[in-house]
Amino acid sequence: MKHMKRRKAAVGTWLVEGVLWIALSLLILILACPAWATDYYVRADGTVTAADKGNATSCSAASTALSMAEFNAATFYGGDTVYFCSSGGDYTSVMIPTSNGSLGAGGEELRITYDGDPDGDGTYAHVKDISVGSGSCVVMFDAGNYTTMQHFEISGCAGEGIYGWAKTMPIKKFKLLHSKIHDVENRGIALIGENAIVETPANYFDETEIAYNEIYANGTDTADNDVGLSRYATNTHVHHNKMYGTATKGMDGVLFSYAGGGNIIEYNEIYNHNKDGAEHGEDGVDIKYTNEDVATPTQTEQWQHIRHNTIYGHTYQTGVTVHYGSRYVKIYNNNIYGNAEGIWAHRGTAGLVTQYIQIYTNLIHYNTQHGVIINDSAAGNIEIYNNLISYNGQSGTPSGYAGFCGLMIVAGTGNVVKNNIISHNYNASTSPRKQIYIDFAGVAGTTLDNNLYYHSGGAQYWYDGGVKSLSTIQSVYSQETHGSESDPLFASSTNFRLRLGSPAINAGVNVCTAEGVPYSTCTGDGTGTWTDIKGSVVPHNGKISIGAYQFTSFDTEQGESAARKSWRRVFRKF
Ligand SMILES: [Ca+2]
Ligand SMILES: [Ca+2]
Repeated sequence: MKHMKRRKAAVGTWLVEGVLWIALSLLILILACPAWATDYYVRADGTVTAADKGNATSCSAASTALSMAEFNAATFYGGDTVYFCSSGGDYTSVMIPTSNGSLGAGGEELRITYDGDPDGDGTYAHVKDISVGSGSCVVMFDAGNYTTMQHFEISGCAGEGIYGWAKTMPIKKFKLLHSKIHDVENRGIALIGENAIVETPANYFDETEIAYNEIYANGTDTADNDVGLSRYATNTHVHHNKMYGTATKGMDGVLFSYAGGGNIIEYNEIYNHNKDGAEHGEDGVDIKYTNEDVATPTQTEQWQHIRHNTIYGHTYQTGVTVHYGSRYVKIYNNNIYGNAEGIWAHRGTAGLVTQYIQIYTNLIHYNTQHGVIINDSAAGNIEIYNNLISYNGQSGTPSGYAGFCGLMIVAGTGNVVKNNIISHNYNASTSPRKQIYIDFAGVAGTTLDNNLYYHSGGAQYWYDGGVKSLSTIQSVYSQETHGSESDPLFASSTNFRLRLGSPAINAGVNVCTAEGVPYSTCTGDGTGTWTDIKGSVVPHNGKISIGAYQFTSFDTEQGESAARKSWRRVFRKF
């Protein structure tokens, strides 16, 4: 018996130790690996509660899915995917994701994914018609680190489509992908940091990615937009989206307002933000109150990059506007056409100045007022290199200050304009055929050189109070010393590639003036390479063309006669 007892006691101890060991192991596992990647399901009519979220296992019935309210009450962890089903109907209550993903021990992202198309049929979970609270359809308040929203449709919200507010904690690496946001009252998606304007921001959206979305017909007043990079949004990457307005809806495409640095807007199609015509017509990209004076701790650089976008049809305002004391903006390799103004840099505000803007290798054409305009107390340091500024200024009053033209500079100091083709602006053959309008502060504040001008009726130059000839600008003002006037020989009036024999070919000067200026690949004075509007490397065989199109051997063939092409092909065989 004693032996038995001892044995029982031993077994008992073993059991207790075993249970403890198992419990401890589980605890270690749970602590070390909170990311049991689990799938959960939400339906508009779901009946599973947050406490029982493990029962939210499919789209097949209301009883196997959370409702939106229970989703809002539940916590998820990195690795989880929450599927939003369409089978329970549309979602007419606000979505408030409160969870955060995390970083793993090895620094890997453990993301939470909210996916609105679990069956992959292209019909997305539709969150719509919200008018309670802020009226926003999706509210991300102090949450959303390492989360992804994809395949949602969001519309009819009385506030924002997605209202993001990093008020008391930073929100890092939120992604919005492959979704549609449209017909909301205010902003399509707003990224806001802090509680107010502060000197040293610590809380803001950092490294947000907004990509492959269609965001359109949003906004009802001038603060509204499709994508709003508000207080201190930093290192945001907005790419491959379509953002557009309709005849009755649509304010700005992308609006910067007190944004942080390092934001990149690229490969987007941004067009027709023309709400109610002249009354509210707005801009493609509008940069306000955005400068280096308030830097975020995480910003990769102070510059904003607006590049590789197609921006058109803002018939009442501007393709890209930089104003209200915004600084450090690079605008390059964009196709900007059919707006009222192509690019507009203007006013400062309350101690902040509009300054340090680089505009290069853009196609700026068929904008009805100015191709590029710098006025209204812009402080300057605006560098304009290798753009094509053609066929602008074709409507409105063609006289005096209001006379439209290719390039107007009437403000600022330290502006430099080189290697541009400025041609065919004000397309009528009658006067004034002003290609440039440089006056007032712009005369002393602007260096002009090595630009190529042309108009079929004879180019005109408004310079220092009146129309001057190019030779007068050269001899009296010592400007445009290497400038010239000659037909640039475009392939056509809509295809601005250079034809063989164009005076722009190999006539450019190197504008890499310092490391990273203006091209990130400039490694020092006159060194480095960059790409033209079509992606060709510049310099090409050591040569630089004027304008946005580098002339290459491909273009040589384009410009050749059929006979010469066939000869070249014959010789290639040897
Ligand atoms: Ca679906
Ligand atoms: Ca605007």
